[in-house]
Amino acid sequence: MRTAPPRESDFTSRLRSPAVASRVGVALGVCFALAFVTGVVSHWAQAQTWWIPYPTAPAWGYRVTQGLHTLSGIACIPLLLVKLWTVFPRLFQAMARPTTRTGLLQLLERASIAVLVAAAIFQLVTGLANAAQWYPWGFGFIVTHYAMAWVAIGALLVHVAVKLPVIRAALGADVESGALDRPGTAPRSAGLTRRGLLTTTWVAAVVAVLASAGNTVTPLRRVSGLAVRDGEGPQGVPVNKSAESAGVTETARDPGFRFAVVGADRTVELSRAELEAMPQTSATLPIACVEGWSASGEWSGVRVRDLLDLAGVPAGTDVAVQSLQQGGVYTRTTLQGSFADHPDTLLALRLNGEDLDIDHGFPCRVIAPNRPGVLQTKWVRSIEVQA
Ligand SMILES: Nc1nc2c(c(=O)[nH]1)N[C@H]1C(S)=C(S)[C@@H](COP(=O)(O)O)O[C@H]1N2
Ligand SMILES: [Mo]
Repeated sequence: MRTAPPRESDFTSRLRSPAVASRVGVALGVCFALAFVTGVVSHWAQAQTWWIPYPTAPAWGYRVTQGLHTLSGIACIPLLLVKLWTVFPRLFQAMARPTTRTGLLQLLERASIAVLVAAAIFQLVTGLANAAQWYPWGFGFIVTHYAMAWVAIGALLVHVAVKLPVIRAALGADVESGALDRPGTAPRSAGLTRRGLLTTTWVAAVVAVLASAGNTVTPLRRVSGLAVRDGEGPQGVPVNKSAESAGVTETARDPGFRFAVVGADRTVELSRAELEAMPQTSATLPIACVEGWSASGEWSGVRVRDLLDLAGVPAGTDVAVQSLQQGGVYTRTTLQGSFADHPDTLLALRLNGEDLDIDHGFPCRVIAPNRPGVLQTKWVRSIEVQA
């Protein structure tokens, strides 16, 4: 037996109305815009070639923007589900013939909505999976998530522009008013009201945020059952990649280890004892991972600027930081001149009053203010002037 697809008028719930869709849509738009802007900031922080250099201050800047990025993305999940549910009947809307002007416009609008919905779902799914360090796909996460962000925000702008008259009318009228309802919408009766649905939606979004915010807002750790990092880790700081999984347990513990500063015309090698004998500086700085978790620590070690001076590297020079770890994307990173020269940028030897744990980068690691976690290179072997 073949069943016919439903028609728009088969959906009679009063909750599936422009009154609800536009209100949830505003919240969704705000969260999406926040995720977009903070996502662009994250690319700026990680790209080492943008025209305007990424600033070194405030030290906690990336912790805040990346925390907002993941949390606004998480808030989008319940909001998007409710939004899609309220507009679902539109999928079965009768269409004019595509040969007429109205038909063509309708077709174009539907195509832009298809792009918007697909891009939005893609962003939320890939972002969530990345935060859980689960990569069930074959493409590069960073490039794809970034490219789709532009697709999503473009489609969102088109959608808002097209719907502006409906949005304005809906927001201007009482939420329970039937003025904008689809034909066939049931009259008011007992059961969940539109206000009730909206309240439930806001509560769901807030609960989702609270359940994850402990990743980065330390006092919320106890209530954040969904946080991927609970603050556990040696020396009170979570670990992203262990020495074992990076394959550095032997090289990092080798007593013959020498750290090297490679200048244009001279190289200086230092053992860990020699590094310890240099003037030590302390700085309280966060590790702020792109995955959204962050934790603050009290780091101490040698100023990178002092090390560069030993090899005659002039101020303002971009340098490369090389890890003992072989292969992998984050084993060689650039430290821009403004970061290398900052008085709080350290080759850290100690964390929270103890020698650096091997999982935090023993014998030495880079820590700099306002720098994404991925660039805070662990098990540093050398700092080099780039050829
Ligand atoms: N050599 C090396 N350094 C690295 C990484 C890595 O995989 N290899 N991971 C980075 C990432 S993604 C983060 S968030 C921080 C985490 O530092 P922690 O493990 O000390 O908290 O280390 C960074 N430094
Ligand atoms: Mo990270």
